[in-house]
Amino acid sequence: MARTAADCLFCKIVAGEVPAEMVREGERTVAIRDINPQAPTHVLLIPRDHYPDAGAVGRAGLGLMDEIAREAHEVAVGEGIAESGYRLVFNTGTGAGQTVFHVHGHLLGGRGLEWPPG
Ligand code: DGP
Repeated sequence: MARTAADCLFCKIVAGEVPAEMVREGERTVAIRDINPQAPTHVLLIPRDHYPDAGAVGRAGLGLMDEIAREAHEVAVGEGIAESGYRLVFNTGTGAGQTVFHVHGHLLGGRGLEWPPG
């Protein structure tokens, strides 16, 4: 698996070539605020290395999904939403709404979150 992909927006954000509001930087992940927030807290957890989707990260078997979940929780603590609850979502595939094919977890919170989601 390539560490970066040509013309990938999130690879460019990770490299600092496209600006983003950085919330937290980990060894293998970054957390940025979503440009189009769907909740008071809407942060994207992005691995530095390029994987197209959650399945690809899982298949790599490097513990990166664990790290994303840990980093997401640390962001939730920092945002003050760990107690009230938050959602960590990976849209996977166009049919599920994925538009950027560099895997990212959406951390959403700060308001009531309905289930099932739309
Ligand atoms: P998804 O649809 O699951 O692939 O989510 C992509 C998210 O990325 C979407 O919520 C909007 C966000 N996004 C798209 N372009 C940018 C950008 O240039 N900067 C930031 N911070 N977020 C972006």
